[in-house]
Amino acid sequence: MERESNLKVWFDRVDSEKTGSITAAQLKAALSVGNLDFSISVVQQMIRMYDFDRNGTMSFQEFVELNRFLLKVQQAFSDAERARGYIVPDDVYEALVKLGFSLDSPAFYTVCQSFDQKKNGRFRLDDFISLCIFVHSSRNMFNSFDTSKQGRVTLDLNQFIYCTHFYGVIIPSCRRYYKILEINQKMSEI
Ligand SMILES: [Ca+2]
Repeated sequence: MERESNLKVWFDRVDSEKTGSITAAQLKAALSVGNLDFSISVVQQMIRMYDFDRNGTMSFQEFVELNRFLLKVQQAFSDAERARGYIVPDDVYEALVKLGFSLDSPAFYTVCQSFDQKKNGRFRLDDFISLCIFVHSSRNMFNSFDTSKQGRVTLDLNQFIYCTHFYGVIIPSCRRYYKILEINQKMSEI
């Protein structure tokens, strides 16, 4: 309870215009004060994960849920980090398993490559959070299509475009697939 009241103080400070909700720009600025540097698209994705009323901003209750997710991710990072300030891909893999995400090698290395911002095999907390947000959001979207809970989905072209466009903003390889798809589509129209 005390933690929630501390959160409320923090939330109210970020909600500088006292609207009762915070925007992606406000959240991004507030996180950067704590040395967490995220692109605006990752912060937008963060908001989207818990934007229960779909209004594009974050109410306090939505923020409490996001914070719960971030604390879990942060804990998994701290357990693996061992005072280095970063984790390496093997640690990322173990931390993801702890968080309930078990990826096969091609998926894991593709995601690692996309979120290794400095391309040095070292993931800082903000890299790891961005990666977890992508994996978590992908699972949510997958589950929304996997209505029979078979662990497999069939997408038509429109659904595929929707998925790749939705995530193309935060994962460059998806954007490439989208471009390829667009080119193929144009070629088939000729
Ligand atoms: Ca909202």
